[in-house]
Amino acid sequence: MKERYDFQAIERKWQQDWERNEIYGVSEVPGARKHYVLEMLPYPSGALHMGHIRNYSLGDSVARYQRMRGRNVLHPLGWDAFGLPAENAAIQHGVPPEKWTLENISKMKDQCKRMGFSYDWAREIATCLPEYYRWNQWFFIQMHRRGLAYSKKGPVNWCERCQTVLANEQVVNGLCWRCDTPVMQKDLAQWYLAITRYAEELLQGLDGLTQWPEKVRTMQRNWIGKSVGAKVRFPLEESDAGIEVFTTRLDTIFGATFLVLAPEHPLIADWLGQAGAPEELTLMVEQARSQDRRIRTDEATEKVGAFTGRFAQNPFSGERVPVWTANFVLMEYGTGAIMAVPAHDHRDFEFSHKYQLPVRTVIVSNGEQGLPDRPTEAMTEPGVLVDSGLYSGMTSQQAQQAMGELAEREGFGARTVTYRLRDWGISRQRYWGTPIPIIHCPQCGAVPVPEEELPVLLPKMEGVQMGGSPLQKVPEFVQADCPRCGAPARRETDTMDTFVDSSWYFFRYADPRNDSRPYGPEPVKYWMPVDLYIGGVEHAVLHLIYMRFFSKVMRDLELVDLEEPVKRLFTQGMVIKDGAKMSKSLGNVVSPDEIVREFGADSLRLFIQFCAPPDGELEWNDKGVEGCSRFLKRLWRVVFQFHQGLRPAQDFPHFDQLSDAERKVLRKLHQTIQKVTADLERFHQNTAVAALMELLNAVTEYADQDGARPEVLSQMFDPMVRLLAPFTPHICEELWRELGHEGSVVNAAWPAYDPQLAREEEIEIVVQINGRVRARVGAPAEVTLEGMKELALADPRVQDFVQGKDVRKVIAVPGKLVNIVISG
Ligand code: ANZ
Ligand code: ZN
Repeated sequence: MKERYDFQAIERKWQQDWERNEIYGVSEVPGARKHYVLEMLPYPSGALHMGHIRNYSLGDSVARYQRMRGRNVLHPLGWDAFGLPAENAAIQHGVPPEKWTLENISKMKDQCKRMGFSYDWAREIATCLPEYYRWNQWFFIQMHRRGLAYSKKGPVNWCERCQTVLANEQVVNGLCWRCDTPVMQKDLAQWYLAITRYAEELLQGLDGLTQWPEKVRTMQRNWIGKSVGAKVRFPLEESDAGIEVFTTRLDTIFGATFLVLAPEHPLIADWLGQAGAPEELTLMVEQARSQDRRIRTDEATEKVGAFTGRFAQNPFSGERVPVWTANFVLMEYGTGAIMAVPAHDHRDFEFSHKYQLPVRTVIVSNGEQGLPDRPTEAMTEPGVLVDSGLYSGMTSQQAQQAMGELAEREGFGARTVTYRLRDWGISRQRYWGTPIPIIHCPQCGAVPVPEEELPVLLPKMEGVQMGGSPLQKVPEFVQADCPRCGAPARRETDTMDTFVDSSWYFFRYADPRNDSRPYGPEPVKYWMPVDLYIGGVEHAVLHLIYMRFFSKVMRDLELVDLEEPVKRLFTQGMVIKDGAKMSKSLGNVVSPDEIVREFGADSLRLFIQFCAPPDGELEWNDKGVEGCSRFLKRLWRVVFQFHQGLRPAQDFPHFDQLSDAERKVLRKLHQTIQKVTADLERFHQNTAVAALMELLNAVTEYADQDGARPEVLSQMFDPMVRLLAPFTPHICEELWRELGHEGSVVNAAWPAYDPQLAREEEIEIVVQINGRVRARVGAPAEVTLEGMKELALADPRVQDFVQGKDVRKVIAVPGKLVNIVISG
């Protein structure tokens, strides 16, 4: 054994050894308990950043721990390899996107290896390769067949900077999720996946995801946005048409004093097209339509509207109500039309105040007498109905039921459920993605490419130009024959949203080289569901909802027998520096490569897990890495000092033959095993590492004593190295071999603790008062002098003596005696 801890040599040596021996390769072993640890697959931008290192270090320690516990562990990594940055690099520097991407993958894979992550590289996938994306196309065709993939023209979110359409989930506060450009609306024909058909199931399923963070479940619940209400038709005067409104408060319908249509409502367009449409209305509608959506949907934005000149009739009261249009009503939600009840809805109240529209109270709080003369704000709580014909006196709930039944009987309305969730628009007008396998035929319409012709290969492009769909400029790609009638036709040139790629990749890891289907049933049955999934919370309503949707579709395609794909989800915190998220644009990035060069991968892995709770923010600090590197050096030194006298199989002295110091360190060891095990189960890597640091202190303290016995130390080092191996695998592998083991520490068994030994040993302390023995109290063997005094004074017998007296002095003799001097 070398005296110096040469981390560079050690890390290189074991990385090569692990790779040569394919030590992280796994296969399905019948009967063995599996454990699937997954980290969100990275986008190959060119370099791993500290966020990746944190994510993967956390996952790796769990994967290694589970493996040492005897689980058959699947721990794969792949690349989310399609997407805009590759295309932008091509536009800016003329590098072909494929070349750029594959080179980046190779660089980042190298970085992963230098970190010593235990991935089974034989299962690596890259979503930009035809062997992968052909299955995106295959899924699309299966969904198309079932009406789950369809095309529709309509308003879509458009990012001018990215020159592409965005799904609703990709518009964050009105901005493009990728580049923060304000998103505009554009009318385009788009391909959609019918995620809304699964809205209820996706919502219900959340209840069962008890091992997901509550915040993610709440975000998904809100995103799905279930709302139980009713649709009611108000007939229009002098017309056969009617206005259908959606309301969650049917009970307030006698208080509806006007209707409001979204400016995009088809009736508005009709009316504006007719002669004599009021100028004012035209202007208002144009303005509202061009208003930034973020502003329009903001509660604080001023409500602007105009009277349409039309009237409708309330089907319950028969009352004549004016029809307005206003910016705060959205076409995409409900029916795009509302009945306004100013007395009981804040927005309607504000609007009626501005335009002097009547306010009529129809709900009062339980037990309240009389009506408020002129309400100063909306009363939005349910209560008891007043001024509501034969419904007066009913509770809101009773009225909703009775009114809903009547509307259904009479055929002018129905109780309904509405969701905020929209179908997932997946068309992207970009090059570097999966081609949508559709051929547009002038006769047959949109015809799917026959399965046996998959993949529709993405043509190689050297340079990509901005503006328009790049694939439109490749005639060999665009020209195609209709698969149905053979006529000359045009191939779809949109590509798929890259979130399609990541919606099912973790199924593919189970059977990554299958070339006749996306995956075989047996491997998936063995490995799925994912036992632990680790990634950022920013995917809560993007990837994490799409992948649940895909799993449900796969179940309905009878490919899998599985409801939810991920059992336990862990969202790790961000890495920040100088108070801000580490990012290139802020110039506060610390490169993992530099840290690895200077301190080694083990020090970096240790630091990143030790320095903050995994779900909290991690403030980068150079001193911390240095500290972790010092810890590893100390570990090395103490093993070096004694390793020659050690043999792994050496008999451990009988407990009775141990000295106090030896018992103490042994107890510490068993307590640490207990703690580290529990912490890893709870995903508290930081406290696990802290406990290991304490253990090393205790062991060093013992080792430094005269008469420290090698046979005792040998029994300390062995489990200590195993406990540390998930965190710092390289140094542990080296020490493990130095301790005389043949096989790899990667496959060593996780140490078990002895509850007897882990228990604090009790000692008896004699308590004297003014020199006479008055009591004996039990105390933990580790007790401090202060602790002894506290325990003595708290004893009831002692209290009896001390009561009302003046305690002048308390003297403690370590581990033995406390003497209390009282007077009076
Ligand atoms: C009458 C009413 C009375 C309403 C009342 C509320 C309170 P959630 O719960 O979010 O689903 N609404 C319906 N469609 C709308 C649209 N396209 N744009 C803007 N607002 C719309 O909200 C449903 C309520 O939001 C509906 O119930 C409707 O106002 C409004 F005391 O109808 B309510
Ligand atoms: Zn953008």
